[in-house]
Parts: sequence; structure tokens; C-alpha cells
Amino acid sequence: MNSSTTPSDTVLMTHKNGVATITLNRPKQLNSFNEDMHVALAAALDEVVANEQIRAVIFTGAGKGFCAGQDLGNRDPRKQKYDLGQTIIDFYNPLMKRLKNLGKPTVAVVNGVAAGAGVGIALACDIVLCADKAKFAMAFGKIGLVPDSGLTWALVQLVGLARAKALVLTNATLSAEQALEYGLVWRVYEADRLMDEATKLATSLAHGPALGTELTIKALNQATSNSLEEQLELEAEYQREAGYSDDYKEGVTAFLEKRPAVFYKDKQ
Ligand code: T3D
Repeated sequence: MNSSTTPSDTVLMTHKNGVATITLNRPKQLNSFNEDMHVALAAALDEVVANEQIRAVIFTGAGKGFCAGQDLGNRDPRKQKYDLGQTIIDFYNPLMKRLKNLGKPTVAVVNGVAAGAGVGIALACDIVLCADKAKFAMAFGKIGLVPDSGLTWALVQLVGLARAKALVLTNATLSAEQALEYGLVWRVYEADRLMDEATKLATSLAHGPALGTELTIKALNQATSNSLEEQLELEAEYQREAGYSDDYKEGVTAFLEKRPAVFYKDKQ
């Protein structure tokens, strides 16, 4: 296993068998974001993109929480006023865009509570798994803010406008079971099985056809804003690209030779 820590240790990263595991590491603050953690996470994502051996990514949190959004210990409005729009522009929006456009499949492993931007980060991942004790707290309304980190968009896409409005206007906290029922998460596991199941899933994604996986994620992401006609054209374009790939050659050859396809070999 390769492992690296960022200079501040607020984000940890290991990688093995094609899977990078990125752990938000401020457990005393429920892994809420300060500037240091934003910078460290951006550096970890740079490595994910640059390292060809990394083919899938797990995001999780250290300790009992996943991520409680912005560190409110860094915000004391009794002392000063903050331009929160600027933090969103400088840190949260670039993070959301990077997560959506990483080019490698992402799995959020929500080990405990996710709140505020922490929910946005989980929902920006391609597949969300959570522990049976996990919670999803909308949180923003309680401190007079507007949902950010793409949540006003993601919630409407995932649960529909009526439920999205009710969730955020009532500052709802969803249990794992409710999050599953609402379609926010793919699977719920007992806490002690969660990471094993996530690793199995991410390892299978890492061993899939990288280009086909990347183009599939792009096509599905674009479907939310495209018309059917635009989407059909996009599918043709992406299929052309996938059809010229070595992975397609290997996939069909394996089928014809009645053997499993091998798209990626672990480094010995
Ligand atoms: O500011 C900008 O730049 C704009 C961007 C905004 C993005 C956002 O995410 S805004 C939303 C910010 N987040 C919140 O409002 C969530 C605040 N936290 C909570 O509501 C609750 O802590 C939770 C629902 C997340 C969890 O509740 P619970 O009862 O399980 O845990 P707890 O006891 O409240 O928290 C445990 C510890 O974590 C506690 O510290 P202590 O007392 O043991 O020393 C608590 O202060 C700390 N903690 C939790 N959330 C945060 C935090 N510390 C700093 N910032 C937090 N967001």
C-alpha cells in the first residue's frame, strides 16, 4: 500500500490495488473544513488525477463523523463579518466541480454524520454508501444560511423539488434508512462492514474499463441538463471513443474467448 499525508495531515491518502482512499482528518471537529483542509484536499485530488495507478477513489472521514461542513469555530460573526460568497467561490465551488469532473469513479463512505457542505460533498460522489448510524443533516437553515456545495441542485435532482424544499426548509436530519428510501445513498451497511464493502466496490470499479467508466459518468452527469436529442448525440460521440479503446478490444476478445476480461493488473 502506498500512503501519503498532506503537509498539514488534515487529509490522509492511501492507495492500493488501484483505489485511493482519501480521509478527512479533523475528527474533533467532525472533519469540518478549515482552509488548511481545503488546500490539502485539493492537493490529494491533484495526485488522484496525476497518478495513473489510481483508478477509483473512496472519500471518508476519520473518527465518528463524515464531515460537518464548514468549521464554525473559524466563524465568529460577533467579532467580524465574513464574505461567505468568496469562500464558496474560492474553495467549495472548485471542490464540487473537481469532484464531478475527476475522470475517475468516486465512492463516498459516510461513516457518521454528514452536515451542511458535508452532505454536498457526499452527494457529489458517484456512489454513496453509508453506515447504519450515519445521518444527513441539512444544517444550513439553523445558522441562517442557504444550502451550498451544489446541494440546491443535487437535492432537486435526487429527491425532486417538493421533497428538497421540505428537507432544507425544515432543517431535516435524515437517518441512513431515510436517505436510502429517498435515493441519496446506494447501500447502507453496519459500521464494521462499511469499509470492507466500500473497498470491494471501489476495487471492482478500479478494475473496470477506465475510459468507458469515465465516459459513462460524464454522460449520466450531462443527462440532467441535456435534451434527449442532445443526449443521443453525446452517446454516439462517447460510444465512438469507447469503441476505439483497448478496453473494448479486450472486453470483446475476452467474451469471444470465453474468459473474464482484464482491464487492469495490480502492480506487484
Ligand atoms: O462559512 C462559509 O465559508 C460558508 C460555507 C458554508 C458551508 C457549510 O457547511 S455551512 C454549515 C456548517 N455546519 C453546520 O452548521 C453543522 C454544525 N454542527 C452540527 O449541527 C452538529 O454538530 C452535527 C449535527 C453535525 C452533529 O451533532 P452531534 O450531536 O452528533 O455532535 P456534536 O456534539 O454537536 O459535535 C461534536 C463535536 O464536533 C463538538 O465539539 P466538542 O464540543 O466535542 O468540542 C462540535 O463543536 C464539533 N463540531 C461539529 N460540527 C462542527 C464542529 N466544530 C466546528 N465546526 C462544525 N461545523
